[in-house]
This record gives sequence, C-alpha cells and structure tokens, in this order.
Amino acid sequence: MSDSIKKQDYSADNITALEGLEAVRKRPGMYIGSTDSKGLHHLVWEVIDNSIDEHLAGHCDKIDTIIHKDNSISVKDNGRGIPTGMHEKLKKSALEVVMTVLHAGGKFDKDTYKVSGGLHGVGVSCVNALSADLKAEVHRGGKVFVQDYKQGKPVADVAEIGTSDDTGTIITFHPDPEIFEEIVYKYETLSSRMKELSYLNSGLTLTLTDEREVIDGKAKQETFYSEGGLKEFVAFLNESKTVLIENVIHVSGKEENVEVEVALQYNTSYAESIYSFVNNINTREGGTHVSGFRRAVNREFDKYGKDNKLFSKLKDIKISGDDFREGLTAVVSVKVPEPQFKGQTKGELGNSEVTGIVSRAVGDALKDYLEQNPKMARRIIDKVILAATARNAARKAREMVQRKNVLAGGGLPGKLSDCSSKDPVECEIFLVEGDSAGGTAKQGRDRNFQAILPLRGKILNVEKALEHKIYENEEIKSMFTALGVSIVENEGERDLNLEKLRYHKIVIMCDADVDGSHIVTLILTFIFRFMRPLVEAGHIYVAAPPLYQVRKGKQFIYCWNEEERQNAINTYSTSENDQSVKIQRYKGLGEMNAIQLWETTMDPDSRTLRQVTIEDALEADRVFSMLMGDEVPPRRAFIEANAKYAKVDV
Ligand code: 0RA
Repeated sequence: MSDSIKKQDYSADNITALEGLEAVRKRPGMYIGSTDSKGLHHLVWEVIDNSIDEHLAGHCDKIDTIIHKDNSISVKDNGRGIPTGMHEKLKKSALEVVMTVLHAGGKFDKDTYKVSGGLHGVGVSCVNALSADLKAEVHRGGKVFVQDYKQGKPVADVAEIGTSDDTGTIITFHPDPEIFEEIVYKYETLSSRMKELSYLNSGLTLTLTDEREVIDGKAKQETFYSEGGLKEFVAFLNESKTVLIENVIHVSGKEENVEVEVALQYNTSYAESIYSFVNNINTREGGTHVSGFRRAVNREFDKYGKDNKLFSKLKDIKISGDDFREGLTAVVSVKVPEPQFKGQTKGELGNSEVTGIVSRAVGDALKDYLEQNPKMARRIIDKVILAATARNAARKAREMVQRKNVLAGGGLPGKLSDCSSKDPVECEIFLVEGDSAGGTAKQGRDRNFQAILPLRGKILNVEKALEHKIYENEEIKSMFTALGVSIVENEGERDLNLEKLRYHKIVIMCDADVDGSHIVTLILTFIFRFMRPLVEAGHIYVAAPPLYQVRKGKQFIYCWNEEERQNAINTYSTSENDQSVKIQRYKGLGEMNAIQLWETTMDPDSRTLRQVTIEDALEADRVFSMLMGDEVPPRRAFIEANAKYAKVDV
C-alpha cells in the first residue's frame, strides 16, 4: 500500500459519497439518458470521454477498448493516469474520490482546459455506480495501483501492486443487469462512433477488440486513426459521390476560448449534408455553430457571385439560402467551454456567441479560397444557379400537381383502400411495399379505421433526385394526396400543411428482411426530408412483422427474435429432437395470409408498432446520406445493422 493512503474508518465524507452514487442507481436515466441499449453504450463513451480529455490536454495518444466474452468492457489509455495521492479534504486516495464522488472528475486540475463531455460528462463515477463490478488500474509515478468496486462501492482500499514504466488508466467494468434492460454490446455501434472520434481527434489511435468473435484464433479487431482529421472525414463522406471541387476546404480558428474547425467540399448531388459536433458530441439538430456556418457560406458565395457579375443568367429568379448549399458536404466541429444544449433531444447548441465566431472564421477562409481558386469558384456558382433554377421549376411542378388535385375534386389515389371512418384521430394508414402484400393487408385489415396504400417498387432515391422530379413521382404524389398534406412555400421557406391530415397513425409496413429494412430507410428518409412535421408530431410508425412461426399440430407461436424462437421450440419439444415441431421463417409479408398478418402486425391489441422519433429519423437520414452513393448494394448490411427505431408498444 502506498504511503499516502492510510486505512480509514467510514467517515461522514464517505457516507455522502455513497449516497451520491445511490442517487445515480435510483435514477439512472437522469445521468445517462436511459437504461436500454443506448444507455448501456453510454457507459463506454463516458469512460472514453475521460481518456479523450487526456488526449486534448496533450497527454494521451492511444485508447484501446475490449469487449470481453462476458460483455464486460475494458478501456485502456496512455494518459497521465488518475491521480492516486491523498485527497487533502476528503482524506482518501484521489482515485477513490474520482471513482466514487459524483462530478469529481475534473476538479483536480483547474489548469487543464477540459472540453470533452458536454452532453455526457457525468464522470466515471456514474459508470462505477451502474456497474455490477469495476476495476480501476492506474499506472503512475513508476507504480501500479488498483481498486475494485461493487455497484460503485469500494471493495477495499487502493492497493499498490507493482511497478511500471508507463502511465495510464485501465477501467474494466460489468454493466449491472439490475440496472440495464439490455447488456449485450453491439460491435457496430462502438466501431462507428470510434471511427467518428478518430476523425474528430486527429493523431489519436483508437482500437476496438471483440473477444466474443474469434476468427482463426484471433479476436476481431479494428484500429481507427486519422492523420488529416476533418479533411479526411469529409473525403470519407464524399467517397461514394462525385466531387465538384478538387480539394476539401479546411478552416480552423479560435476566438474567446471557442475553437472552430470546419472542413467542406461540394459534390454533384442535390443534398446538403452537414455533420456538426460540439466537444466531440454529434449535435444532430445543429444549433448556433451550424447557423454561423450556413450564414458564412451564403454570404461569401453571394458576394463573390455579385462582385463578379455571375448571376446575370438568372434573370428574375431569386436565389434562396438553400441554393448555396446544394451538394455541400461539411463537418463543423467546435470546442466550447460551457456548452448549452437545447431542443427536443438536447441535440442543438444554444450558445449564441458561437454563431458569430464560426461565421467569421468560415467567412475569412472562404474569401481566401475563392480568391485563390477562381476555377473552382465558378463551378460552385454554376451549381448555385442550377439549384435556383431547379427550385423554381420544382415550385411550378408542385403547384401544378396540387392544383390538378384540387381541380379533380381532391380525388384520392386509385390504389388507396380507404377506411370508413373520417375521424383522423382514430384513422390509420399502412404504407405497404408491393401490390401483393398490399392485397393481403387489404383483406386482413379492420376497414373501419385502417386504410392501405400499396407503394410499388422502390421509392425514388431522394438523395439523387432533383426536387421537381420528386413531385412528378407517382408514388410520392399519391402519398401526399392520400395523407391529405401539402407543401406550402413562404418567402422561400418550405412548410408542411397538416390541417387536412387524414390519419394520425402512418405505419410503414415492409418485409422483415434486408430489402424491407432498406425500403423502410428510403421511405423514412423521404418523410424526414419532405414531411418532417409528421415525425415531430409523432404520427410515423414502423410495423414489426414476426420473423418465425413455430408450430406443433394445431398450436403455434409467433416469434420476433431468436430468443423467442428458442423458447417456443423448448415449449413444444418433448424430446431432444422433436420432429413434430415445425419452424416457418417468414421472409416477407407475402408469406402470411390475411388472418396471420392481422393477428401479428395490424391488430392494435396484439401488434407491436415502433414509433419513429425525430432522433431516429435524423439517424436514418444521416445513415442514408452517408450510404446512398453510387454503390448501394455493398453498403446494405450497414443500413440493416443500423436501422433502429424507438420501440413503443401501441
Ligand atoms: C482526474 C485528474 C486527472 C486525470 C484524470 C482524472 C483521469 C481520468 C481518467 C479516466 C480514464 N482515464 C483517465 N485518465 C485521467 C489529471 C491528472 C494530473 O493532473 O496528473
């Protein structure tokens, strides 16, 4: 045992500390958001955030994460190591204080500029509180120290167990099954965030090892490292697109303790893809940093176009802000000492001073770029002109479609099988992929309140389509008229009119296979981009058809996952290999008859609907625009693995 750490009895300080962590166990949601799979992964981010703070302070360049066979996690860094000396006030090892006192994390070194965290930033003590057991190992000052905990409480004092030439911290923990509904870690969730973190922290090496998956005697492992940081991030995002300008434009600056780093590049698509981060955390709803960025882009290109008299082709067509950013891929990353988050999912930066800071940094850099690269500047301006022209054409096409519908007496699409009720609150519409599944759904439904709209073929890939083409698409037109919603434009701003919405539940129903989940992503992305208020108002759902039916004689059980399938087999089996138990794998909706489809997927008394939240839709959109390049098929698996929706039983 180290000199500075003495055995002690349980003092008042100690009791306060324990109470602190009890609060975390009582209301885990308050500290880590939720106790589902998301909260489970949050524990890993919390530990890694602390290691990244060491990186930001210039003391750490490697973080190794291991998923062990039993779903415990180790995070090892080569930072300074958590201090182990005596904490004067609390009269115990600083390590114990960091691990057992809420928010004790950064209090030791006020000199360090601590920026990671933000949204999380609740400290490793929270991870400790929510772990069945945890081990902290510290290499520091030539020595190795350890302390073990159970449910956040130290099992013994900090012990010195050896010598070491290096410095760093290794945290190993088992998430507590008493707290978490889900305790299986997803490799894909951890790896995609680590890839992102490597771009956001150039020079930092992150490794991920999965000991649950051993190939040729070796555990699965990946290393994430980026030399070029955000520049490489943007190049990666544009990988499957055709770029419009040769190089990625890079911006960095600092003002009033706010650090700004931005990378941007135009491609030939029509979508704007801005990924934004505050203190390494993805701000999916944007905020003041994104506003500042957009403002600078619009202002500088507008000025350049006007100064060089490049807009004369447009005649009386006005350019709107969006036109400047069609085909723009950008990553905006800011480091803010005291970030304020707001919005529905707390995914929006609120600090107002950041707008001007980002706008100035980006404006200065763009001015230089445009001056030095007149050829590239011309290409961008030509694209802006094309965007404005297309938007004008789209408005005309939309107005025409909407007028035609009104002239036709607001006629509903021919292939809509409407319900008899006219009360939107109780009405539901199922958007069903394929005519054959549509037919089954039509037979199986309760026609009093359930309508069916079959959608033929793949909905247009909105990432690649010009807007006026979208309004000419039959499937999309029929969605607008069936739902009773229309787009209205006010001074260049698009809005969705929901006053005549005909159904309060809009249910996307697709096959439970790869193609089905691909189509769900397509439909969701379309809805997110063109009918976003429907998501915000909670009207969008995804149906969950079963994957299996396990049968014995006339009895049967529907199953939605492997575990249920195994349970059902066990229930029916009377011997080791009971041949009378039959398993049917439903590949598509078409394999079910009308009664089965009703019982499993449509009947409000027995179905499971997943409500799509704005966060899910944002994620679908993000995944979608990241993946929908020219090569869709190889990326399908990724879409499937990442298609996730909030699960709400309705
Ligand atoms: C408190 C103070 C210092 C570092 C840390 C905590 C720290 C925490 C974690 C968690 C995982 N890895 C970590 N590495 C460091 C500052 C140390 C100093 O001033 O020497």
